[in-house]
Amino acid sequence: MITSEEIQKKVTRALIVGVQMPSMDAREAQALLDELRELVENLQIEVVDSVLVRLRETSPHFLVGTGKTEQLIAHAKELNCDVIVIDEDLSPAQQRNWEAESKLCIIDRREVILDIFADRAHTREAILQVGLARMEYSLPRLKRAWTHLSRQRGGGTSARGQGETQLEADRRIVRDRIAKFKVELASVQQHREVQRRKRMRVPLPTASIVGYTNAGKSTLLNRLTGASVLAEDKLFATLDPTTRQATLPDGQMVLLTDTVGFIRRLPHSLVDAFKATLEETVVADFLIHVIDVSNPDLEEHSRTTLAVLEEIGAVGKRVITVFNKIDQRGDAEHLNAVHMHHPDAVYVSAFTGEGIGTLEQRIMEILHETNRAVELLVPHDRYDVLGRLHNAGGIHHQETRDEGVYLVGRFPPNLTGVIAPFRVVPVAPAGGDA
Ligand SMILES: Nc1nc2c(ncn2[C@@H]2O[C@H](COP(=O)(O)OP(=O)(O)OP(=O)(O)O)[C@@H](O)[C@H]2O)c(=O)[nH]1
Ligand SMILES: [Mg+2]
Repeated sequence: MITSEEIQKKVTRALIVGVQMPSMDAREAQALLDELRELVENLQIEVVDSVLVRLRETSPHFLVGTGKTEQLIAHAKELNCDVIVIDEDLSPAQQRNWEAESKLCIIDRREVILDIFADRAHTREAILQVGLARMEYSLPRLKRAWTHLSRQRGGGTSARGQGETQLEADRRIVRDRIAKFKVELASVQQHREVQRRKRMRVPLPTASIVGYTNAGKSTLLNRLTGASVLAEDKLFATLDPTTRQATLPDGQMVLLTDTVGFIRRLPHSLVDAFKATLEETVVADFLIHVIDVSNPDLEEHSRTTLAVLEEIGAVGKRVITVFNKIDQRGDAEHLNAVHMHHPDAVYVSAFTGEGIGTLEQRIMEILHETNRAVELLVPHDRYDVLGRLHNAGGIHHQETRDEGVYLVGRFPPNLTGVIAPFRVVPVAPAGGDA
């Protein structure tokens, strides 16, 4: 039996276990394991050893075979580890089986990421979002010996209703807390929505800076806007979107939003919980995708970011691909290969400022293209459309005509679909066949 004192104790020494599935090559599996090491170390847990297990098929009881499981547990105990971290998702039952077998704390990658997010969350919104994701993760896992909730409860017993088992009581408490968090989150998010609407009244184009964690998004925001957003060499330094105004060399202004970084195997509950925060990205006029050029896994990082963007519905937008950290570019051959694959990308160092001029140039080009004035004729009964156009700002001229309201203006690209049916098509020159 694991006692409540042990539950209270923070784990400090980890054995980390990577799992190489048949579909994975060895390099990819090793890269994921290296990343897990970094994640675990970000929790101030020492990684004592790492083991890569090759798996032909998964087994329901422990995920890996029984013999291998016993070996890993023995190895962890030999090294005096108090926690084993598995890089694959464990089902609640598998996690319990491991813990029963080993009497050690067993966590998977998702739980590590959830813990880091919890550690980094400072604003009310972030705390609520992470809290929600964590509770949803732990709800089916309450039978475990080691849960955050046991730690939060201080190992004591909770108020039990008549005829309720401890487990039922715990589940009820968690469900109640989930419901409460959701209500509070909705009100916090409404507040942010109001802020955003206020911002949108100023008709400035917006861009979101997106990318893998630690790519240098915050550093780039600071470089482009002269802001001082926290940039640190730790994973998920940024959880809250920060919006700052940048003035481009030609005097045009653009609002840039720095966002939470992505990572491979981001827990689904987190993507869900952060949907509102990521909304900034969904409504942005265009995206700046930052990739760390000095990281050998940059293609994987890029794919992960694009996949999350698709999942949150931020697709079909103009994207400027930016390779950052060229001051650490490494060997010329690597950089040449990247150039070959990404001929349209911009190469910068947010650190030294190298290439930033080219990036600003590219932003100005996009703004120029998306900012062309259009003529519209909106029927009088379409108050909804007129309202949205007014909210967006950017109307240069307006007159009321018999058939509707005639407008000339520049509107953000996210309204392209809204305005399309009302565009006044220029009359084709005589003799044309259109
Ligand atoms: N050498 C070098 N380091 C950089 C550059 N840009 C950022 N860094 C460093 O990379 C680390 C991560 O930078 P951040 O700006 O915090 O990265 P981020 O993408 O905002 O990370 P998260 O918020 O954690 O997702 C920091 O230690 C930065 O100092 C660069 O151009 N060159
Ligand atoms: Mg950041």
